[in-house]
Amino acid sequence: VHAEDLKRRAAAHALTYVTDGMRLGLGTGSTARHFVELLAEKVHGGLTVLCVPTSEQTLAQAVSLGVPIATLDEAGPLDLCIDGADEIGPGLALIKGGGGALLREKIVASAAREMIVIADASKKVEMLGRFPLPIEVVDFGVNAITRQVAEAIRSAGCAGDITVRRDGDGHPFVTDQGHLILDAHLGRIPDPAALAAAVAQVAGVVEHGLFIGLARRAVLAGKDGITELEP
Ligand code: DER
Repeated sequence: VHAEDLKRRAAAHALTYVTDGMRLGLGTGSTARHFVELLAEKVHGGLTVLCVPTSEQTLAQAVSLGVPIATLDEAGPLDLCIDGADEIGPGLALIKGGGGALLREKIVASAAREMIVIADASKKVEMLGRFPLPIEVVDFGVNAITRQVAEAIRSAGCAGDITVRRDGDGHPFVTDQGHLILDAHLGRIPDPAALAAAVAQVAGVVEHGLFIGLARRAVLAGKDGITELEP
């Protein structure tokens, strides 16, 4: 079964948690894109929802499909946030940010009563870290910030190269909020909470891609069907 089919199946299953009148956070990435497409079909069928996108990319998709949108301040507290993940580890700790939207994603997920992660089953791992950890930083003194981040990583018992994410034409990638992203290639993160705490303290770090204690449910689609995980 093709990965895109699995992503769409996970998205379709998550849609069963959406009820009329809900305020929703809409995630970013290829799996979330399937969710927004399927949600739009329900909206055209009469479903009433108000949605807060987690990126300009998702905003554009929602607008193009006629999904009602609002800013997070206009919407107020959200019922559900549905988003993808790069890795899903023990306790539903996540690595997110592969698509560069981790800051708005984490703000929106934190504003929702419940975050549901949708993914193909290959995202489930025994230990986080094979996927490089995205760290969003301001663009002032990036080399100095990177040195401090490396120190924080070591203090949390991890190690690995840190690269500045670049876009297609080799320029530093710039997020929707105008920041840069460092990717820490750690390989393994035995204690995600310790790493999150250490990295978050570095001056110039805006946010990191460890989502701990946010996801309340993961909907995974594998070749033999849907699996739901809870922390
Ligand atoms: O960048 C992100 O946080 C995305 O949600 C990412 O984690 C999942 O993207 P995918 O659904 O395209 O794999």
